[in-house]
Amino acid sequence: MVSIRDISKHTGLSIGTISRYINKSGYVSEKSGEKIEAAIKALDYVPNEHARALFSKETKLIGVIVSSLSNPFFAELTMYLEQNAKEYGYGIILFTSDDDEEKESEALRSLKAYRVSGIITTRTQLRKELEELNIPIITFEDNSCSNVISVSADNYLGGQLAFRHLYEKGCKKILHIKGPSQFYATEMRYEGFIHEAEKYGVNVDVHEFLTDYKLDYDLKQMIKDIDLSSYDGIFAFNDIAATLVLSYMQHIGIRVPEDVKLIGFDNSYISGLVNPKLTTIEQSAKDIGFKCIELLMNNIKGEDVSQKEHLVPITLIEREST
Ligand code: XLF
Repeated sequence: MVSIRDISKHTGLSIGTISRYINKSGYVSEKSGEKIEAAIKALDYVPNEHARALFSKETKLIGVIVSSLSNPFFAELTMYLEQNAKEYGYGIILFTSDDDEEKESEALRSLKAYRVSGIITTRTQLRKELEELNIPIITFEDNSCSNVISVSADNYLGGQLAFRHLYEKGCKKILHIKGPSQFYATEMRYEGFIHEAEKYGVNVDVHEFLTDYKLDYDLKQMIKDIDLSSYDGIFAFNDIAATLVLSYMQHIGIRVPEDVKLIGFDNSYISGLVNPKLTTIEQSAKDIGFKCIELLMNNIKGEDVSQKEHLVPITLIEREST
């Protein structure tokens, strides 16, 4: 493979001059530039993007840290982040955190070593570290870092819509399966749901799941002690939790929607694959992926992103489970 060294031999110019020319990182005379161009053509030189990045200090790489790829919402989001980054000529380096501080911290260290141009994190546990990083960052689902731009779905409104929907369908004995209390987004869903129930004078029971979906975790253990048959409406904090509740109810002979109406959150693809198809609050992975990359790119380019908190609209998708 032809290298900068070969171009140097061919032209008689120093490696430094050639690197300055290729990376546009300093002065090179017109005459030398022409010589280098001719050598590039003659030797059919293709720049090594990584080496080029090391010289130019611009890697064209974005670091992405997602909570888990076993949750279809985050898998979809990752797909859209990658697609949108590509539109701007950037690639992504992906890490998963499993919502674990130590894993997230290792991922951040590696991303710094890769000298990425910017980072997108989801459900971060490392607020202080992010605030201190001198690099453009977008947090998805955390608005508590000062000076860091955040993107979230309108989770509070989502909770309100979920309650109103169950209420309009005639539910009176309602359960909310909420997400772990350290997740900002699911706390907002919970608050929206509960406040709306209070407005309508309806008492809601709440049961907290201690984790999001993990392939090696027995979520059924977390649900088997609840008497699901005593409810007529359930709002689960995401589609994964909702489909788990659905399959468990079917297993013990509770009919959905005849006995219990069920609503999830995300509108990830699994919500349309289960039977009955799940009613859910959509947070569009496509729109969120687009927004995160757009804001990060503006930030990388040094444009003013004075609005720090960005809410992406949500929509009720009514299907068979209600
Ligand atoms: O963090 C929340 C909980 O789960 C996230 O938006 C999700 O809804 C994804 O499934």
